[in-house]
Amino acid sequence: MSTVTEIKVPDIGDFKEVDVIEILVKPGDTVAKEASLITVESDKATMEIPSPAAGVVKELRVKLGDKVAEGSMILLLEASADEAPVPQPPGTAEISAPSAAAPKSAAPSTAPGAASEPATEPPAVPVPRPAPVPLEPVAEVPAFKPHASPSVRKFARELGADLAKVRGSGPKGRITQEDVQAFVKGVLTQAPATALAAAAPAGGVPFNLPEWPQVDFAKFGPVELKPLSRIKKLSGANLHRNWISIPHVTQFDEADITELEAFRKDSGAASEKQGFKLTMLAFLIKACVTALRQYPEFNASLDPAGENLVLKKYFHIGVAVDTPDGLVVPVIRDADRKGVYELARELADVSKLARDRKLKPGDMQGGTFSISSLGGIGGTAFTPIINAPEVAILGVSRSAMRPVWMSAKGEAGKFVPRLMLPLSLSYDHRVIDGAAAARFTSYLASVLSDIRRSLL
Ligand code: CAO
Repeated sequence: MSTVTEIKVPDIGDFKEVDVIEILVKPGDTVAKEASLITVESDKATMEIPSPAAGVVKELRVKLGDKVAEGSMILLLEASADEAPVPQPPGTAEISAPSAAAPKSAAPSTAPGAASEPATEPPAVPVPRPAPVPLEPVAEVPAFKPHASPSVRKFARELGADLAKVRGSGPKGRITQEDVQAFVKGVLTQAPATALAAAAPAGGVPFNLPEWPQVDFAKFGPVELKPLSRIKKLSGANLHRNWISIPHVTQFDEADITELEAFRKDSGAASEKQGFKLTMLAFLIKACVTALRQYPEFNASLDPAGENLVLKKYFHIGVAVDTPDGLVVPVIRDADRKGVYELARELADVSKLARDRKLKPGDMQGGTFSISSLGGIGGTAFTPIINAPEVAILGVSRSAMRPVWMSAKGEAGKFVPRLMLPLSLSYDHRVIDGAAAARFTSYLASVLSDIRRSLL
């Protein structure tokens, strides 16, 4: 006689209902005792349900995605003839089928209650209840731990695959057996260098990053979902690319703009009459052009092969504009050929177009250098991200009156209140050396402290 047993989900601790995320056997499979049958997952853990006995899978009673609880039927198992009858976890039903081969007394019971059963009864299925498990924390996993079930981990171990390098395609980024197979296949079919490049971002250096933490924020308090604007999605992708593919360094400096600010205020009335402000940014554009002429490698781009610097003989300055939908960078063309009034007017126009969402794609192309001014808002310094394929960007923070130790002019040897403008120049270190960047910002500061230099 062979014994067909209903294998049910055993006690799974505190979890009321769990998802079936993997089915590890199919009808006809011969399974050993303790072999994993299915993997289930709660919001906190994954666990594999082992077979309480050896046998052959007759029929599956679960499918992927099912929700199961203690006592839910998993499958029908026909116990092997030489197998001790299967243990009966509470709630496990046994189905017996006649079999000439199965001696009635074949399996002595070891279950606590089995001794009281009459000897003529079909064999009980009497072994200690299988412990469901390896528990694998999921939601609270440290960020470094790849998310995969124990059987997938075992599979990866057998193949020598490092799960940290495998991209999970399952729900919540879980790594499936197919993901491991695809990863191994990829490594085997590619030349080592190509395999490395496939895993690498622009620039060719592979990142071996831990999985992004999967957190159910609503567990900790109320939340609201706000979709990113189209601009944020586009600019976010570009910023990310630039951030990871350009080796950024930021050089900080400050410019004494005491005289320039006085000059700006004196000259502002004329522009106000025409309906626009003569802003500090217009002077900054002018001063940057002067510095870019002096240091042409800042007004350049690397060619695609990364072998030549393309020095540009024109000066199109991108200006970061904050809009309700996100950041845009319209370009002021031929800034070298424009005076500060014209630059100020154009700045006012493009800022308005940007905020009214009326910029055209062409208005944001062809820039050779960018300026990001947060001076109207606040802050003392920041590290702007280079607007590729440019090689440098100037960040400008809020000017403030500071006591400055004078070493020249008539006030040498005294602290004097001066209006100081913080500058933060991020540059592509593949193209620009630190010394060049320090020279550039010093020169720019000197131009701003005496704007007459921009005439020279
Ligand atoms: N220090 C002190 N005050 C400054 C200043 C500075 N560096 N720069 C501007 N201000 C003052 C202006 O004089 C103006 O004062 P009043 O209202 O008294 O005249 C006020 O701040 C507001 O200036 P503004 O922002 O309207 O004008 P702007 O020419 O300085 O800047 C623009 C124009 C379009 C660049 C700006 O509006 C903007 O969008 N800035 C944000 C850019 C941004 O988001 N960059 C971040 C990119 S990286 O994520």
